[in-house]
Amino acid sequence: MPALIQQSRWDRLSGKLVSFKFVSDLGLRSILFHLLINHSTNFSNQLIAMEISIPDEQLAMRDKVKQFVAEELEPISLKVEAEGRIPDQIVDKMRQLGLFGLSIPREYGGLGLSTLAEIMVYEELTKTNASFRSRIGTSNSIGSMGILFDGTDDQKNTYLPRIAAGEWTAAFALTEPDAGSDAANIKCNAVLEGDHWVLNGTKQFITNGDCASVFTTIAVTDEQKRARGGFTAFIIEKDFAGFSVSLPDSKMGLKGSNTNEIVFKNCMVPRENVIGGMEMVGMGFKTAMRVLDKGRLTMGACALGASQKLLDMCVAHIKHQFNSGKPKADLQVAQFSLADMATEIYAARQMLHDTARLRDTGKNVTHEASMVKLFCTEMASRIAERAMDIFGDEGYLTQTQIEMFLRDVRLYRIFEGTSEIQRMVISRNLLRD
Ligand code: COS
Repeated sequence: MPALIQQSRWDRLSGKLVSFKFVSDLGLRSILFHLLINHSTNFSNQLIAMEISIPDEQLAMRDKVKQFVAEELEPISLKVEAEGRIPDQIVDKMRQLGLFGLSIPREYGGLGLSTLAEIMVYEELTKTNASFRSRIGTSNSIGSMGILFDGTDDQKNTYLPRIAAGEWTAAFALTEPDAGSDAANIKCNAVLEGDHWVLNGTKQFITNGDCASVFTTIAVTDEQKRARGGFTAFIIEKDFAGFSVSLPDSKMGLKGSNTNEIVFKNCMVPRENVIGGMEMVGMGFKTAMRVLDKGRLTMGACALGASQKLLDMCVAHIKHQFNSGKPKADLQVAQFSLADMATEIYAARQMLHDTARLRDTGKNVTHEASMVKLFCTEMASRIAERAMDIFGDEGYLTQTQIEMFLRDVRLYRIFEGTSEIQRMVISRNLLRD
């Protein structure tokens, strides 16, 4: 991006840049950076690179979330893990902060963050118990994006303001008992009868299933065409006759965020609840795939946030721990481990932010989003394993939260498309004629 440095101030002794005013070619944005003279060669550079294209008010949101995590979320992280639920007053605070409407445009009551600003918020929000992010995540991402991308004006005006305000949580219902990775194999079907669609089938692993009010649901409407013109996306409200939610699944991680099975038994859905209206009947697979493209970037950001937190914890631990009377920080094996973690995180952040910027220019990022999800989520597992090695038996104790991160980041490699699905998307794109 062509850029113009308007004002700069240099330290005479060190010759390093102290502060400058930056004007991008995107308009009237100007950002003043105060650089610590002695730190201009480390993380500051990375921060500058990532912040130069984001307006001040969007960066302010990231900083607010960082403070919220430190003051409100982290202190109750272990409690949420033990009790398996987020206290209502914390969910209210999330609403007040606008976290349910991060990416929903301002005209619908959201914050209208760019993709880049949004993923920076997620990076902060996932430096604690992953369940907090999950509570707002489906609403901002896969639950509501189908309506935003392809919905009619009426649908946007009806649903998005309520979702953005956190009054209604949105969820995404694609996965079924026989159709996880092979999404084209779904069985849940919808038949038009007069002015209603009648839905029958079962969806599983639906995040926020029992606290969502509205579900973006993909069903078969043409058995012959299936994924190529035979799937349709619907907006289902939890009060529709014939809709029910089962008890939460018992899971390995994300204890404070429920997933549920949802069942449609002759569920009556108004004709107008096809996302995008009747002319979008048959276009549901494409809607779902575009939604997942965005979701995969978000997953990359979550994995990155957790990885950064684990690195920070390892650095702090090593500095203050002794091994056979010697500081752990003196052990080369520990030093090398930190170096490898930091290097991977740096690479992950670059690819994630680069892809987010690309998406913000309106480019299709299907290929890049899959690479981001693959790399960031696999990295998070490697880093969690390394953190466990560094902490040793202490890492196995609940109170250090290392074991919680290890369990939680494992899911990032599974939902919104497994690592194998990402490899499939990437390689197909490479081999396409
Ligand atoms: N954006 C828009 N359209 C897309 C798309 C995308 N990212 N990916 C595929 N499509 C379209 C294709 O272009 C094709 O339409 P046309 O025939 O008109 O060109 C149609 O969708 C079918 O595509 P494809 O043949 O690639 O479908 P496949 O059955 O081979 O499956 C994958 C594609 C594997 C990518 C898909 O099944 C998938 O993503 N699976 C994982 C599902 C998932 O992430 N589940 C988690 C649920 S949320 S926790």
